[in-house]
Amino acid sequence: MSDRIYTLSGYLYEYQKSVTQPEEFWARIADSFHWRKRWSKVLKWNFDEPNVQWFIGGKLNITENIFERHLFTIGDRPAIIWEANDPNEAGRTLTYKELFYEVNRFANALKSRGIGKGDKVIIYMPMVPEAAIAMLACARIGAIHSVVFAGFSSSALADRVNDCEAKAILTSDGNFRGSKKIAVKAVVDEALEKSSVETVIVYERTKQEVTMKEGRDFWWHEVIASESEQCPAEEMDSEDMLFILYTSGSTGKPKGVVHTTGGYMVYSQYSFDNVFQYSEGDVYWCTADVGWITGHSYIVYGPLLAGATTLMFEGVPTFPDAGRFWAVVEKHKVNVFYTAPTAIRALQAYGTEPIQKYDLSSLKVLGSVGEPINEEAWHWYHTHIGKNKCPIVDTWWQTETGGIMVSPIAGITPTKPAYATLPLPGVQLCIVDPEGNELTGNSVEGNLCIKFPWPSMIRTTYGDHERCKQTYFSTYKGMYFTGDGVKRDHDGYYRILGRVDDVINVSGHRMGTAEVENAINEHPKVIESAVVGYPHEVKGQGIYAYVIADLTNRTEDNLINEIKEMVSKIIGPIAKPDKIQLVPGLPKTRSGKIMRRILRKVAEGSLDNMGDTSTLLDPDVVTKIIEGKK
Ligand code: 7RM
Repeated sequence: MSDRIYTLSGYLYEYQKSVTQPEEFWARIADSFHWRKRWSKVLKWNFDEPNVQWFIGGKLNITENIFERHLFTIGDRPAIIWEANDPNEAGRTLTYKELFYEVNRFANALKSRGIGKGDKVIIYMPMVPEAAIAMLACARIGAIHSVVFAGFSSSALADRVNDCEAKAILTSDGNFRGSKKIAVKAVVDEALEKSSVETVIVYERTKQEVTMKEGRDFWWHEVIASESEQCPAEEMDSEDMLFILYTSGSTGKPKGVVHTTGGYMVYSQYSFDNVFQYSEGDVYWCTADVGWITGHSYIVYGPLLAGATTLMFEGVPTFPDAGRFWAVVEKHKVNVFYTAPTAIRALQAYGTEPIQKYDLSSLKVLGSVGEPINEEAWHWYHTHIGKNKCPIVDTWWQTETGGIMVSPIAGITPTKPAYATLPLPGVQLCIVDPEGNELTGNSVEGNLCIKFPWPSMIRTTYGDHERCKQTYFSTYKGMYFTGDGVKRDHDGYYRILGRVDDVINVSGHRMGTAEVENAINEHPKVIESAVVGYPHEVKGQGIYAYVIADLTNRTEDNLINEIKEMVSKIIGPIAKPDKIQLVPGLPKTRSGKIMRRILRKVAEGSLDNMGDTSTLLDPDVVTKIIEGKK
């Protein structure tokens, strides 16, 4: 709490200090945590390798900092409030003490199954408290978790299991999502035909029928039944891996972003405390899924380290109707509400009637994350949800940054619609032109880089350090490149403009265009494809696929549907193209590179001014693509 920023001048002071004396600054923050052994050096870094280490030599366990650090004072405070998918099903509340016991019990169960320090554990679960318990139990014993969003397909899951050589999978029988009951264990079974693990632990949620493989598969309630609620925390090094989280990039397969223990802990709590200005007794609700980084840092680790009450919601915004979010806010008297622009836009479409039924007066702070929030959605959120009295924190960050990087400090930093505003202390932004020259001063636009390390930054991409170096540290020498375009306005405020690489952002979910193309190309009738993003009213960006295909024995509609199903099966429903256009050819340069700029223009419907097409091998193909657009 002593690290809390209270005023704008306080922010400016802290920011200055974090830049001029970064080691002293972060040492002071880190000293409010419990270290079994204090670090000997705050920071060592080199962005060329890259090699970044924080709190070197420090020994700790992150769960001791959630539990033992403050059990005496906050043991009886609610840690997790769980709201079920169905409003008629009773929810659950776990106090810090209760959560602690559950984490220990499950940690012991993992140990009994031979899982320990350094082992990789995949968590493929619905939004139930056990998902958080699973993460914390891994952290307790030094196992490395990798949460995979339960909407991913069996082959996406198998890829991740194989890539990190997981020893176990923690899952559920099924998942309730709106009016649907979705099989989960069956997807795991399918994934395990293409990969293998020693142990699968299944949490019983839907009670649907599942097959259990003798000797490999166990029920959650059975494995914890005889376990003790005491489990000593494993002593971890500050730079020991805490988790791997797979995320899409501009090329090929998703990469496993690696976060380590000490730095991630310090930054996730520090950013949570300051950005949201959480105060004791507040109910905080982040609507993300634990399968994404937002769920890791701002449902589980940040809030729990801060001793906050974090609400976990199993359902969807529109079930049983479009007032569900607001019903939950009223029911639990939510004070801080953190969601994604895509959800705001989706609810905006239902008008204000679903809101009016509910008392939203408990709300104090609103947050936004995942993609640029357009001005219209910002104003709607501010007026109709915040009733013009709640500051909005538009938080820019990435899986790789581990925590919020650019954001207002709630109620302290003056906001501007669609602006993430200013960097948090410790975050040294840099805008560069395409050649890598820093653009100084205000009123500039370019690519967003970060020129100094921060504690929760990516350490490596699992199993492939070279890829980490190439993706983030090679485009611009000596800097971390975010992949985002940005503008710094006349006030020095930052506005994120979106990705400048081949990553698209669909409803706040990152998709690599190459990843979708690979899935499309699996269809036997597909010869070649090119995928781009296009502006989509609700999703932010939609997926537009141009496909060259052999139509023998197929009608157009047939083939298009088959391709959509293919992608859904290979990656998951979130990657299903919104539009597929069958084309006779793709606009390629003489060297064979697809000119995506042209495809993006056609997809967004701006058909005049295609720019220079003279370098194309066959400029006619552009005319044919435009003519074929429906
Ligand atoms: C937290 C998260 C990262 C990408 C990032 C941006 C985009 C995220 C904002 C945003 C504009 C924001 N991690 N992004 N937050 N763009 N304003 N407030 O989403 O790894 O899944 O995605 O998301 O393009 O590079 S992520």
